[in-house]
Amino acid sequence: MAAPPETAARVVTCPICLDRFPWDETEPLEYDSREGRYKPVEQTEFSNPDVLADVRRLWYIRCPNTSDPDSPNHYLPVGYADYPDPLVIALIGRPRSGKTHLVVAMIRELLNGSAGSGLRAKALDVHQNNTFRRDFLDPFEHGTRLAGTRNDLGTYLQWLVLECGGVKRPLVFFDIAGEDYRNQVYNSRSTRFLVNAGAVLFVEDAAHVLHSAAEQQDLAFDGSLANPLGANATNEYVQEAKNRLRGGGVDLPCAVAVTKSDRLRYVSPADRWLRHDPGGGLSATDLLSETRDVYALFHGNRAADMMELYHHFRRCTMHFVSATGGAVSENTFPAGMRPMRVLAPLLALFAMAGLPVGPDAGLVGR
Ligand SMILES: Nc1nc2c(ncn2[C@@H]2O[C@H](COP(=O)(O)OP(=O)(O)O)[C@@H](O)[C@H]2O)c(=O)[nH]1
Ligand SMILES: [Mg+2]
Ligand SMILES: [Zn+2]
Repeated sequence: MAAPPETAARVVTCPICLDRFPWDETEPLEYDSREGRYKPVEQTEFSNPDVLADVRRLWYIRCPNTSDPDSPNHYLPVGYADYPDPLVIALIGRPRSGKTHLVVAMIRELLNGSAGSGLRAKALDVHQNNTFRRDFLDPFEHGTRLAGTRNDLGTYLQWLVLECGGVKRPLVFFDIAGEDYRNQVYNSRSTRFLVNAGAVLFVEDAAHVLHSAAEQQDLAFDGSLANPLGANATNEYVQEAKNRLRGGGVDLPCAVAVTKSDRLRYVSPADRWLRHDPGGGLSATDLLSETRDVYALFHGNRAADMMELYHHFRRCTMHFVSATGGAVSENTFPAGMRPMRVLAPLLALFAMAGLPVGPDAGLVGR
C-alpha cells in the first residue's frame, strides 16, 4: 500500500516572539505544577480518541524561537493547531489608566457566558488560565484591587477560543505594563506583540481626560504658558504604540474605551450610556452615537491624541465603560466589582474583525 502523501506542516506564528515555524507536536510537553516546569508527555498514544482529545488539552510545544535565541523559553498550547490563527487583541494606554482591571472584567464576562450576547469562550491554555484565575479572576470576584502588571516575558494574558454565531475563533489578549512602551529600545520584547496585533483596544482614564483639561485651564489663567489655548493633552503612550503597529495599523479594528467612567455617572451623556442596555445585541447606530459623545468629551477636553485615533483608524468605535463600577478604597472595592458596559468595546472589535456578532456587524465603526 502506498504511503499517504506527506502533508506540509502548517506554518504558524508565535504570538509571543513572532517567530514563524512549521507546527510539530510529535514531542508534546505538559506543565508539572509541582516542579513548576514543562516536561515531556509520557503517554501520547491512546486507543480511544476521546481520551486523547481530553489529555491533549493539557499539552504544549516549546516555541523553537530561532530568531531571538536570547529570549526565554516559552510554550504554546497544542490547541493552536486546531483553529485558525488567533486574533491578537492588544491593550494600549498610559500606566494606571485601568487596562488590567478592564481586560480582566472583559475576559470574566466572556468566560461566564456574557449574558445575552450569545458569545461563549473557553480557555485554550490551561496552565495560563490557572495563573490568570489565581492572580486576577479570584481577586476580582473578591473585590480586591488587582496588582500592577509585570510582564518580563512579554507573554499573553489569556488565550481563549470564542464561539460566536457558529464560528470558533481563538483570541489572544495582551496586557502590558504601560511603562514598557517607553524608555526601552525599539522593538523591545515586551511590546513586540504589537506588530502582530489584529485588533487594538485603546484605554483612557475618564478622570485623566477631565483633570488634564482643568490643569491646562489653570495654566491659562495664571499666564505661565506661552500658548495656553494651543495646549493639548497628549498621550505619548498612544502615539508610541501606534507607531509600532504594522503599517501604522490603519486597517486594524480599533476601539477606544474611556474607563473608570463610574466617575462620570452623574455627568451627561456618559450617565445615559453607562445605563444603556443593548440587551446583548449590537446596534451600529447606537455605537455611532456613543462614539460621537466620547469624541465630544475628548474634544471638549482637548484630548487631541485620543480624538486623532478616530481619524487614524479606518474603523473605530468609542465607549464609556467602568471595570469596577466604583472607586477603590484601601485596596478593595467595598461594594464589590460591578463592571459596566465592558463587553461593548469587545463586541465592536469582534464585529470589525469580521465575526458574526449580529446583523449590524458589517456597519460597526464606519
Ligand atoms: N473608579 C475606578 N477605578 C478603577 C477602575 N479600573 C481601575 N481602577 C483603579 O485604577 C488603578 C489602575 O488600574 P490598573 O487596571 O492597574 O491600570 P493599568 O496600569 O492601566 O493596568 C487601580 O488601582 C484601580 O484602583 C474603574 O473602572 N473605576
Ligand atoms: Mg496593568
Ligand atoms: Zn515564540
